[in-house]
Amino acid sequence: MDEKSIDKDVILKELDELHNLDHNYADGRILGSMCTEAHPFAKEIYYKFLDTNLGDPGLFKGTKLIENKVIESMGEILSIEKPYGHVVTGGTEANLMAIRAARNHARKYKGIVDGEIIIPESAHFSFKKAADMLNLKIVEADLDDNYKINVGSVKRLISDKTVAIVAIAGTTELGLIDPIEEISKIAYENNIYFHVDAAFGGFSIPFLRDMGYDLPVFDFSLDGVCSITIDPHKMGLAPIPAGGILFRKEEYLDVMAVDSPYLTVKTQSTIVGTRSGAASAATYAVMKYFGKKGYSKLIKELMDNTQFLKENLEKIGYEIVCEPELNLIAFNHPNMETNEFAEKLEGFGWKVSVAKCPVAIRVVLMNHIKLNHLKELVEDLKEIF
Ligand code: 0PR
Repeated sequence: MDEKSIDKDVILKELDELHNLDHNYADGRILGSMCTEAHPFAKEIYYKFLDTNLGDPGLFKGTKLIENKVIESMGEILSIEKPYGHVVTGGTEANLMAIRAARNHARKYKGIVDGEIIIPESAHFSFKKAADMLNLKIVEADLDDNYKINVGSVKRLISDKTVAIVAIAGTTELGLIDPIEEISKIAYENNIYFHVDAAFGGFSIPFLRDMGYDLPVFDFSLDGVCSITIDPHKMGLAPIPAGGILFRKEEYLDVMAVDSPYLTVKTQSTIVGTRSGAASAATYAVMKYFGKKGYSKLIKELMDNTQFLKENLEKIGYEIVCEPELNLIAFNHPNMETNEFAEKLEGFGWKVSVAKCPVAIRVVLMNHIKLNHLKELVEDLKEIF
């Protein structure tokens, strides 16, 4: 650290230089990100609420009400009238809270000590972190031929140590929706906690279903679903860090509560103590500003872009891994190794992401990738072919 104060202009110049090393969403070249540029109005509101601390909600009563309203609004799109939950930093923290709730609940009501969680092979790596921190064993369910969780495999893996089953609504690598209705039934019948990770799909599937897209039901309308992760900082156009964790019952928060004696509230269930209310306020603002109509229009455009890319990939001769269900498409060159193909695309200036299961180039068609970028991509793909 410097001894004396440095001139603001000097600091700004240095920071700008470093910031210039970052890639810009606006270039439309970032193909593998589930995050995108936040809406300008959301950014404005974020800044306004920077000093608020939801870790001590008695001091920030208004901001706490905003967080509650955001949870309620997300509950509405996930078919629950009175959800319990929090705005957190993202999908990782939301999943960690869900698994912590499941573990504590099973410990309290079933006496399970060395618990296990059943997750699909396609689950995001955040569940590995959760299992590690919570001292749980991961039991991986197989995927079926369509890369979705194999229901039979889940059934077989249930044991008297199972504290939670997890399924995904919008997988990280392929954007697929697991057969959540079937898993929900199994979880309900076996009295096992069921968590749905809709970090990616939470802000799109409900609107797509309303518009008549043939997508499976994945939300609290299914009796077995105990909690859902839904991330405003992915498809919700809220600034990073904004995640959401919603629970069906208050008791799932209660089993995580620890005493916080000197605060304005007497217990705390979140993992983070001091936590900014900026994400709550920004999410509230962008959800109000867009409304269902705005989000529907956005996802419709992104689905149209997905369709455009898919048709062109097929026309050129690329192999699509599976029929896209959301705004994500994975594909391969018919006779070039994926890493070599990825390098070629990088050579054309595209920031690509390679899926592992199955190995493929994955493109997440977020809001920063416009039709003109896709047309450029198609031209480059023709040249590589
Ligand atoms: N659940 C699912 C289904 C996810 O896809 C992700 C992240 C998470 C949970 C964890 O969310 P947070 O990263 O908010 O904690 N999915 C992306 C991924 O890991 C996140 C991402 C975003 C990666 C932008 C790269 C990137 O440039 O692939």
